[in-house]
Amino acid sequence: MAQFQEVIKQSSLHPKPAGLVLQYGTAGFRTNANQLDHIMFRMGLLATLRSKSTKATIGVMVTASHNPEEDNGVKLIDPMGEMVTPAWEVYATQLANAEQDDLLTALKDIIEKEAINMNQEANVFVGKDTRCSSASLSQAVLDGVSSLAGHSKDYGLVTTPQLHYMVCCQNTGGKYGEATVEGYYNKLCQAFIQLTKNASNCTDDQKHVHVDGANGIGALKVREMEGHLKKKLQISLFNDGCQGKLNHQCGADFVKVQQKPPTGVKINPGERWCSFDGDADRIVYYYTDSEGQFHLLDGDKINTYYIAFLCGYTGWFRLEDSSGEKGQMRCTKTGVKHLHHAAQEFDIGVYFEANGHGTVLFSKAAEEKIQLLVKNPNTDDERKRAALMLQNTINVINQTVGDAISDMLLIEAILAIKGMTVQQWDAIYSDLPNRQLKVKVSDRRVIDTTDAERRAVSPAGLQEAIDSLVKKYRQARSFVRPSGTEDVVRVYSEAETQESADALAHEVSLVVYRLAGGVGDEPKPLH
Ligand code: 16G
Ligand code: MG
Repeated sequence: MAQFQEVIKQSSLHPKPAGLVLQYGTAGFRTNANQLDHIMFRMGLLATLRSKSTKATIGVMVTASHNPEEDNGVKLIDPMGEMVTPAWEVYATQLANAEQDDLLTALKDIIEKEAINMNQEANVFVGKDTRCSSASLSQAVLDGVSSLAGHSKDYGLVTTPQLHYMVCCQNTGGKYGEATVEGYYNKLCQAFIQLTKNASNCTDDQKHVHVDGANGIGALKVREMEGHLKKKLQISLFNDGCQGKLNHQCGADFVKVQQKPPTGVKINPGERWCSFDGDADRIVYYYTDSEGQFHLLDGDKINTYYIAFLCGYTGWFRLEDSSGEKGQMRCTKTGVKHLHHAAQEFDIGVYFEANGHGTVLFSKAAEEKIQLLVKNPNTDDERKRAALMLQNTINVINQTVGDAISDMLLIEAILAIKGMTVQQWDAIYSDLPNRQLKVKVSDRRVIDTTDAERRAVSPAGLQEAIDSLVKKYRQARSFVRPSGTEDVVRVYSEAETQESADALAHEVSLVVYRLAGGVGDEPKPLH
């Protein structure tokens, strides 16, 4: 067919290495950048089909997030700014793995299954991170879009959450905001300034945050945003990409996993620091105390802090559920999309992964209720103040996905409003000592889990063995699950002391190694 001639022609310029098989993983395709050219072209094709199918703008973000500089990857963004729906993840894998001669068949298969009208217009927004490989890879996406006669808009260098935001703005006809980087800064910064307007008990020292930009796109964008904050927040930027290597010895993932500050920065006691990851959709906070001890405030700490803040204002709105309960906790499998969908079921859904990815979602009903209270002249002062606070919170937060920049602004605003130091925030609760390990096995799929990945159902005997190990220690828990991004099994343990947590993690790793087909040397004790 004539309409596919351009696909044939263009795809020969982006050929698939024969036999190469890649999976659309937890957060898209991700691997060494030199294996991705054909994937990018094909994701341009797929995004165009998705756009025709949904009659909406779709996003394609070229990034490998916290992975090393040599890697790259791609994430697809659905119309409301959320991650692409699971059925299309399957198509993504099929299209990516079709051999060169089978590409058209694979494409037509999707068109048929989804009954796509090929005369429908298509619009695709494309963004990229700062990796060297991102420029040519995002061009491959654009080639894919144009070869199916789709329209594209290239946003160039943006953070992943910024592109999610653009897609949502575009598809809500501007209701969510203006689909430009300027629009994004204006919306977030104005809301931040409003939120902190009356934070009178906040000293100049408290308005100062140190940001580790992971030598990535987040650093660039913080620089761009700074002016919009009108000096209401002072930002000292480190790892801004001028010298260091992306994600190397820095960034949110490094700080969280290593439980130490980025290499090469000097942290004075009392200073407040945060780290972004390579595409700025994760954030963690930290500080050192007067003894030089490092303290990490991860996604869990941010989550509880948000909830405590919001509960202070939502009491006015009777947003409790039908059972009369004020709050509910829900656990899901690992992966932002699972958390996001669970959070959508609430009036106000707050979610975070411990790694620092998270946000707050407000239902339409909740937003309307809040707006009514703000507008209604009969609302008493105290209620109006609470409603305004919530309205500005809605505007500062990026509801489409976890966003390091927007999360930083909300955290900084809450600290200012409460007149709290990072130490006081940290003191709200103490984490139990914990340890995360990984075990290499020949096929991680032999581990099957249930109950939001908290219990293993296979291989036989694994859960029983974990249960009996856990009983040996006080306040202990341990979970295992196959990784969604690496060929390993993840082991988590916690207990009353660090020694117990480490010992338990090691013992559980050994059980995994023995029952799930470990490869290489047996896991060694940590001490
Ligand atoms: C991806 C996910 C993240 C998850 C992580 C788990 C997105 C945007 N990111 O980075 O949510 O925590 O994978 O990886 O979905 P793991 O299974 O290898 O631990
Ligand atoms: Mg990321």
